[in-house]
Amino acid sequence: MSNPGALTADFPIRNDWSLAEIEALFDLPFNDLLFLAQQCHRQNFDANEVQVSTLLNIKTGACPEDCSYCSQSVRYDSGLEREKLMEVDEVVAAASQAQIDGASRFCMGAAWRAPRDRDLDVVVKMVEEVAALGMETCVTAGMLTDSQASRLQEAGLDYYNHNLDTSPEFYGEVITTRTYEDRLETLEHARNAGLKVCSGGILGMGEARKDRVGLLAQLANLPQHPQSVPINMLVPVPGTPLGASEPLDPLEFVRTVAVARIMMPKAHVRLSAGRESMSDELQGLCFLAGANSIFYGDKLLTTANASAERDRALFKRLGIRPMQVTEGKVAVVVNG
Ligand code: SAM
Ligand code: DTB
Ligand code: SF4
Repeated sequence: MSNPGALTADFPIRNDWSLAEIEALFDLPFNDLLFLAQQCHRQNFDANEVQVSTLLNIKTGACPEDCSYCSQSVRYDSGLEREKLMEVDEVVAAASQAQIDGASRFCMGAAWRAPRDRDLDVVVKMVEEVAALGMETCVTAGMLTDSQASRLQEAGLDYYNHNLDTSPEFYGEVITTRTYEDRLETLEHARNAGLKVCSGGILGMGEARKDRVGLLAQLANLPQHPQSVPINMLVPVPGTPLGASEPLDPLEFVRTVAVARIMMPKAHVRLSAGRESMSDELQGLCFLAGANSIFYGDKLLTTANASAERDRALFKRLGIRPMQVTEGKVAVVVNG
C-alpha cells in the first residue's frame, strides 16, 4: 500500500511485512483504518457477500494438550463430557442438514494433539462423503505429517485449519505442550500437499497489541497467505485457565480484523468464535473492516454460537448475501 492517508490506495500481495509497518496500521485513526480496509476489501471481493461455514466437533474432549483457552483439554475441568469419534453416517447427516440450512463449507474438528493413522482412515471417509454432497470441506485435527496431509488432499479435502493462535512471544503463556515451530510445520505440510490453509488466532487472551501485531506478521509472512484467516474472540470457558479473562476492547478487535484484511487482501477473513457475545452493530463493523466469512449454526465446537435465526436476520438487515460455493460444488439457497 503506497500511502495510508491517501483516498485511494493499492494493496499488493506482500510477504515481507515489518512489525513497525503493522503497528503503524494499528495506530491509524479508526476511520482511516476502516476506510483503507474497505477499499482493499472492495478491490478483491464483493463487499456484500459473506462465506458461510458450519462446524461440527467429530471427537470431543480428553485432549492431552494444555491450550489454556480450551474446554476440551483433559487437564482442565470444564464439565465437558468426552465423546468418541463420531460415525461417518452421523457426520454426513449433519453436513447435509448444514447444506440445507445454507452453509457452503463443512468444517470437522477433532480434539486431538495429532491424528493416529487409524483415526485418519475414518476422517478420510468423512471427507469423501461430505465432498460428494457438493460442499467444501475443512478439517481441524491437530498436527499433521506430510503423508497425512497428502491423504486428506487425495480424499478431496479443500481446507486444513490449524491456528497459530497468537504471537511467538506470547505463545508460551498459552500452550506448553507443542511449539510454535510445530504449528508452522503442520501448515507447511498442508500447503505442500496442495491443501488450502485456514489459519488465524484468538484475541482477548490477555495478550498485548504487539502480540496481535506479531500474530498477523507471522500469518502474512508465510510463504503464501492462508486462504482463510479465522479471527476468534476468546470464548471464556469456566474451568480453563483463561475462563475469567478480561474482555478485549471490541474496537481493538475490529482494528485487528481491518489490519488482517489489508495485509492479506485475497484471504477470507473469518469473524470466528465469540459472535454470540457481540452486538449486531459490532459484527456490522467487522464486516465493514473486511471480515467476509462466519461460522453459522447454533454451536461452534463445544460452545454456543450466535443463533442461525439471529444470523439470518442480521444478513437481511445488512443486505449481506451468503457467498455461493466455488466451481464444481453445489449452490444452495439459504432458507429464510
Ligand atoms: N485440536 C485441534 C487443534 O488444536 O488444532 C483442532 C481443534 S481446536 C479446538 C481449533 C481452534 O479453536 C484452536 O486452535 C483455537 O484457535 C480455537 N479455539 C478453541 N477454543 C477456543 C475458545 N474458547 N475461544 C476461541 N477460540 C477457541
Ligand atoms: C477456528 O479458528 N475457530 C473454530 C474453528 N477454527 C475450529 C473453533 C472455535 C472454538 C470455540 C470454542 C468451542 O466451541 O469449543
Ligand atoms: Fe486439544 Fe485443540 Fe483444544 Fe488444544 S485447542 S486442547 S489441541 S482440542
